[in-house]
This record gives sequence, structure tokens and C-alpha cells, in this order.
Amino acid sequence: MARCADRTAQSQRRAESDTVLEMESVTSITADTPPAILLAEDDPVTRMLMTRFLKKAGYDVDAVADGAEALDKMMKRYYPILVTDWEMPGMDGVALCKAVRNIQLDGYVYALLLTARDSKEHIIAGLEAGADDYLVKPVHEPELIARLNAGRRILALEHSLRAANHRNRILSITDALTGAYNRRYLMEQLPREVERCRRYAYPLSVIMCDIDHFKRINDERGHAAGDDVLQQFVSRVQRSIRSNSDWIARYGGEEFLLVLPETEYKSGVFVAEKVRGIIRDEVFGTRMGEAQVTASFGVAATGPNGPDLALKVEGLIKAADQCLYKSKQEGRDRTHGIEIPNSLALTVSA
Ligand code: GH3
Ligand code: MG
Repeated sequence: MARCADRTAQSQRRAESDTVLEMESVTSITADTPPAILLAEDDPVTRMLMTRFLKKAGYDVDAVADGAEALDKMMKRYYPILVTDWEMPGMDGVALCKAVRNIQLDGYVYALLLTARDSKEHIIAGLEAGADDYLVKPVHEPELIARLNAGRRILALEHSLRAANHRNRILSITDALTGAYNRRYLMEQLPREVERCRRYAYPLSVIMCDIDHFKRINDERGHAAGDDVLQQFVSRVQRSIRSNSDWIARYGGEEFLLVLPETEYKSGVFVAEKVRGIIRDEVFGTRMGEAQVTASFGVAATGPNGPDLALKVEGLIKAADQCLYKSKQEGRDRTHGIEIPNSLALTVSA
């Protein structure tokens, strides 16, 4: 979807958080499927004839009568191909091409300019405004199809490049063994979550969790069985948290940090206790047999109105870690937490 001006406040916040959304795939464009075309043409007869012709050629076509309407449509839906007349009332084709190049859309737009003018200066002006190609009117239909085919090859290339970049990005932020986010992503993303919660005055909870006596599992069943436990641990946690906002990162070997935006202290502790139950209540299957696993938890949460200016990510993580340490010291398989309504006056609660 294009970045619309009328996006709701909530989805705006989500876009800013830029977290779980990274896992979404990029819009699919291949050389085989005809991409959607937006046709901007003010002459009703030409518009109707071209729409009919393009539809017959297999394209999904939306047609509008001027540049402003075209731009409005493009803000709401991604059209990989724009075919636009040059001369139109209000925003003309050249202004439309310029505008399209200045907004952020979900993918590249291949812009084909139709013009009655064939002087070199005009053609250069059209291409410099952002058009990829031009056709002199009256349009010769087989030539239009051939030029659209050339455009589709470019779109398919651009798409595969973007998909490869997307895959690389996912690989660079994911822990290969468990599929959780890696520490690099955590240290990149958590400051943004803190900032976002501060701006919108929402609480934020983080939960540090560590598998109890994990070394024993490795020692008794082998490293590979330990890996099985780590994988299942993460998939159990992922299944039990909100998939569109909460996320888990591998902090160290068998230590993970759960990030729960818009979650206050009580709910943070509730989630930690829920996850603790999910881990301990069902044995883990490993390649070396079943294993009983427990984990310890430390919750650190901001006050209900979000982090104050003094709160740093390191402080939040340290507070969760100290609570986790307390849980370990008191015998493991338990949760301790701290609410930090004011970073300068930390109050510990069990
Ligand atoms: P505690 O209850 O105090 O947390 O004890 P623990 O045994 O869980 O903690 P300790 O720090 O003594 O041992 C953690 C072990 O986790 C040691 C390390 O070899 C193992 N480990 C770290 N990363 C991996 C991994 O990716 N796979 C496996 N199988 N083991 C790992
Ligand atoms: Mg451990």
C-alpha cells in the first residue's frame, strides 16, 4: 500500500516502529503476470479506447481524467505502470511524473508518457521529469504493447533486486538457529520503541528470560538437543505473544529479551508468568528424548505514561537483568519485576 496522507494515527505509529513489519514480503511482480496500469487521459474517447485495448491485452486497468486524480489513486494503491497523457487540465503528465518520483511508493513505477509533441526538447523535458519512455500520439497499439513489455522486464528486475535486499535484511537481523531477532536488531530497534512510547506516552515492558540449568541439557543430551530446546523455546514464546507488536530477540546463548510495546507493568508480569507456564507445563521434545525445561524471568516496565526523558535502553535492560538475577537467586522458575515510573527513583517490587 502506498504511504497515504490520511493514514490513521495507529498505523502511523506502527509504521514508525518498523519492527515486525520487516518480516512482510515485498509486493510481488514477475515478468509473467501483467501488472496493474493506471491510465491518465483527459480525452474520454481515447481513454475508453485505450482502456478497452489494454484490458484486452490482459492488464488490470484503472483510468482517470487528470493528473491530480491519478496522483490521488497512486497514493492509495500501488500501480507498477503509469501511462499518462502529457496535456491534461490541471496537473499535466509531466507534473504527474515529477510528483510520482517525489513520493514514496511500494515499488518502482514505470511511467510511459503519451505526447502529441515530438520535438527533441519536449521529449527530453518529459524524460527528465521522470518518465521512463514516451510514445507519440496517435498511439500505435502493437508499439504500446512492446514498450509495456520492456517496462515489465525492468519492473521484474527491480522487484527481484528488492526481494533480494529484503531477504538479506531479514537474514542480517535474525538469529539463524531460533528465528528470533538477533542482538544487533535489538540494539537498533529497542531505542526506537522507547522513543515511540515516549512520544505517544505509552508504557513499554521488556522481559529478560533465561533457560534454567541449560548447561545440564547440553551436558546430558548433547549440544544438538540443546539447540532443539532453544528452537522450541522461541517458537513457544512467539506463539504466546501478540504477533503484530511484541517481539523476541536472542540476547545471548540461552537468554532472550521480549519487547512488549504499549504494555504496562502488570501486563508485562502477566505475560512473563504466562510464558513461564507455557515453558514448564509441557516437556520439550529433543532428538535425544524429552526434557523438562523451566526458565526464569525479569520484567522491567515504564510507568503507564511511558518512559521519561532520563530512561535509557541500557537502564531498562539492566533493570530487567537485575530482576532476572533475583529470580535465579531465589531458586529459578519464577518472575521478578520492576516498574520504573521515574528513572531517577527506581522502586523494586516482587
Ligand atoms: P542458569 O540456570 O544459572 O541460567 O544456568 P545455565 O546452565 O542455564 O547457564 P550457564 O550460563 O551456566 O550455561 C549456559 C549454557 O548455554 C552454556 C553454553 O554452552 C550454552 N549455549 C549457549 N549458546 C548455545 C547454543 O546456541 N546452543 C546450545 N546447545 N547451547 C548453547
Ligand atoms: Mg541459563
